[in-house]
Amino acid sequence: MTTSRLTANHWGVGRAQVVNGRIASVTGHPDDPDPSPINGNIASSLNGRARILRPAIRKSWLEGNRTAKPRGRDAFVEVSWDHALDQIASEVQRVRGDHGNESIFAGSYGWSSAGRFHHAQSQLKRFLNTVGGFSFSEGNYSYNAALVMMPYIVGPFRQHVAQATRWTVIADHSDLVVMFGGMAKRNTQVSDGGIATHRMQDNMRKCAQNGVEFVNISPLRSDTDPVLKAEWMPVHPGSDTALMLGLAFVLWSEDLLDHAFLERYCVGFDHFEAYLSGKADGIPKTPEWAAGYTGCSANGIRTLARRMAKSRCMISVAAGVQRADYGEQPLWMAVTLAAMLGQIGLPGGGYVIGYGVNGNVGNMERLFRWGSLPQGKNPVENYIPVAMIAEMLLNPLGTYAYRGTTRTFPDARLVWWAGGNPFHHHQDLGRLHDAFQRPETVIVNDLNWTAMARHADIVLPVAAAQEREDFGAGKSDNALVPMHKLADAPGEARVEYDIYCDLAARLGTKAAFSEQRSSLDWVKHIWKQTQASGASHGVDLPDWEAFQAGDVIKIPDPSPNQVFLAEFRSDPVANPLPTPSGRIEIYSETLASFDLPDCKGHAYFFPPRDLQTGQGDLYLLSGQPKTRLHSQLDNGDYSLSYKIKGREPVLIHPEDAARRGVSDGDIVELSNARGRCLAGACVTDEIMEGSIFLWTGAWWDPDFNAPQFRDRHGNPNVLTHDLRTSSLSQSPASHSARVSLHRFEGDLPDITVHDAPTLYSEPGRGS
Ligand SMILES: Nc1nc2c(c(=O)[nH]1)N[C@H]1C(S)=C(S)[C@@H](COP(=O)(O)OP(=O)(O)OC[C@H]3O[C@@H](n4cnc5c(=O)[nH]c(N)nc54)[C@H](O)[C@@H]3O)O[C@H]1N2
Ligand SMILES: Nc1nc2c(c(=O)[nH]1)N[C@H]1C(S)=C(S)[C@@H](COP(=O)(O)OP(=O)(O)OC[C@H]3O[C@@H](n4cnc5c(=O)[nH]c(N)nc54)[C@H](O)[C@@H]3O)O[C@H]1N2
Ligand SMILES: [Mo]
Repeated sequence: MTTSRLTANHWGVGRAQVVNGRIASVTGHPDDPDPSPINGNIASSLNGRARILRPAIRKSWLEGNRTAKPRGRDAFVEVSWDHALDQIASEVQRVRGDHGNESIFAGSYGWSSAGRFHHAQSQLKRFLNTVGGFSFSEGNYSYNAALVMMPYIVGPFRQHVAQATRWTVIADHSDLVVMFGGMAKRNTQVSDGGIATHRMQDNMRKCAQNGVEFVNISPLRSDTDPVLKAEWMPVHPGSDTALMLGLAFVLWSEDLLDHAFLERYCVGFDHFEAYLSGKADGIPKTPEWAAGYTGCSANGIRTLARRMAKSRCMISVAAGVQRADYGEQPLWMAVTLAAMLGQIGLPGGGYVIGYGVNGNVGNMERLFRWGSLPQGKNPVENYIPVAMIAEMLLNPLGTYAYRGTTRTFPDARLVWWAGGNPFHHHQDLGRLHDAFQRPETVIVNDLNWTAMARHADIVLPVAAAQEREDFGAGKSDNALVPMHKLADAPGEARVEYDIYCDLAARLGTKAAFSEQRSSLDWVKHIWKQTQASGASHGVDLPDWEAFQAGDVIKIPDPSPNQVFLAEFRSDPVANPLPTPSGRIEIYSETLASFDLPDCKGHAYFFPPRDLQTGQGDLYLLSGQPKTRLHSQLDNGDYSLSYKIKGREPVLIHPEDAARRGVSDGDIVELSNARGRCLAGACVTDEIMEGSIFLWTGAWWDPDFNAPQFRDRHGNPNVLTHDLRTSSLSQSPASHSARVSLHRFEGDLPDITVHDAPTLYSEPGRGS
């Protein structure tokens, strides 16, 4: 029997064909003008060989000699649910009793799956809050430098992303859009929690029709849609601040500044001016100076600056640009440059950080809040900046700098991860592998035997989004989507809520955790909350049964003509910014008072660290993959279809390839002092000379017998460093690595990570 049912994912709404209780295929919703091809991974990955089918315990751990084999290299024993849950309950009690709840770390960063109720982290956190809480993490891997930095200089970043100038306004008012880090369509296929309509393609077409001009400042030409016919200005990674300083110098030296804007809306331009002109340090930041760092010509910089000053100009900065060494600086410099041009708050002018970080930025915002599972109260106060996970594990109770203060790491003895993959998201995986040897117990819930699951002591197999009843509603989308249970979870995999109910029963907190509701009761309860919230905003939502039987519900953007910071511009006294001065801080007394070596009182250029230490001869970029969401469903058909002999493709310029005797389709080895991996060469002039691009998301597949545990598959994070952006924000800096590359001549090893690890059966247990 075949049925066609709705499903929602971070990459969009899909229609699943279900044949005899199995998902056969998923295609985009017919009303979506540009559905995501990532749907093409779902059926094959959910039914793939790497699916975790039964609870499992690491072999040496189970045998009582927990350090006999390192985590990540051990085999597993499949056990009964009762056995696994008894072990977890006793570990939670032991660690709480001996060390306190602060020693349970459950920051558990990651994107997990769409669905308002079955959200992996919310479930885990609610459960742990019923037993005294846990240490957690703050921020994200996406735009952490912006989250920490922007409140000092303009205001809260998340709010500002929601208030991004709408694309309709750009199409109607902008003459020129200057994009640092481009605006890759592949990235706009995705939005946290869901995206019912992919609008970017139509936005771009409308801009092209209206004659809006685009400049793509990026090492990658394909960071823009070809319909824009964007001018490509390739720049070396990590040099955007230098380029913006060169542009600023032209505005300043040719008196193209908006003095009135700087006077009325900003503070501290004089401090910055002393740095720009060279008065402060003897180095004028001329276009010639900038050319030396960026690879752009001084004349090109001059021409662009004059063009920006003459046009209604929007400056856009991709989040990827701040996911790099000193990633706070290009943000501050973009604000400074936009302030010098004086168009902030005007339709189609000013700046926006984060167009392209998801498909809803500049298109859509929620009118009201959706219902959600309450997480309860966490009595533990200690947290870490999210990208300090390895640092925390390696330095229990150690101190570190953050936001101008000194903080202390928790002594994490038990680590629990649900809905994220640190061996995807974190940098310097060799170091992370070492760090994960330190805790006493590691628990992981996942669908698949990812590298993170392989670093656990206790692994819990969970149902996927398509294997449970829920509804989807994106964090920045205005659509509500029924999410039907399309198939049973395979093997003994279970819905996470039911797992926590059983654990809570063991720990005596079942009533507090479940409030006597089944998972379907909760979903309906959260729907009711959503209905009530809608009603208070004049939106009439159907009851649960009617919603389930129907199609996607779409609610329009509450501010379709949004112009970022328009209110501030119209009256800066009545609508001050939430900064200490109430204005844009081109110079920040607060940041200057922290007296940090890597973030000063105004925007400042620091060359990337690997350049300073002479690492490798190529810049390595590692942005988001077109073929999947991060590492999710990497073993799916669509993701596999882009691999080269099973390896992740690495883009390399024809000159760089020729110099190394590399041809298109060859297997190459990338290396530096931190690690090495194999990848498949894709020779293309899409990438500038001197840079290579390896997509994130290939599951880490280390060969522990090869030099530096060579990864067979092409995970860039074996090469990236874990030094983070700066001591101000401690954000991930994955785009700043230098590497060497050569043709791989050895025997090509098989990919092993798309199969389960060695599994034994518990004595007395069938199969
Ligand atoms: N080099 C480099 N590294 C990067 C980046 C980069 O640009 N370059 N980008 C960074 C960014 S922006 C991000 S956001 C991170 C993303 O990093 P993550 O969010 O950690 O990556 P995902 O692959 O989405 O991991 C989600 C995991 O949750 C599992 N999962 C899905 N649904 C469920 C569920 O219902 N329950 C449970 N228990 N598990 C589930 C999936 O199988 C998967 O293993 O990566 C960062 N890492
Ligand atoms: N298909 C798909 N879409 C996604 C995701 C996914 O996994 N798959 N992940 C989502 C998530 S979690 C996030 S946070 C967003 C991320 O969205 P972004 O942060 O915008 O994405 P990135 O791919 O990291 O970076 C964008 C581009 O910046 C360029 N770039 C990198 N370093 C530099 C630099 O130093 N200077 C300049 N000028 N350019 C540079 C690279 O060429 C890269 O293509 O994407 C989201 N969208
Ligand atoms: Mo992200």
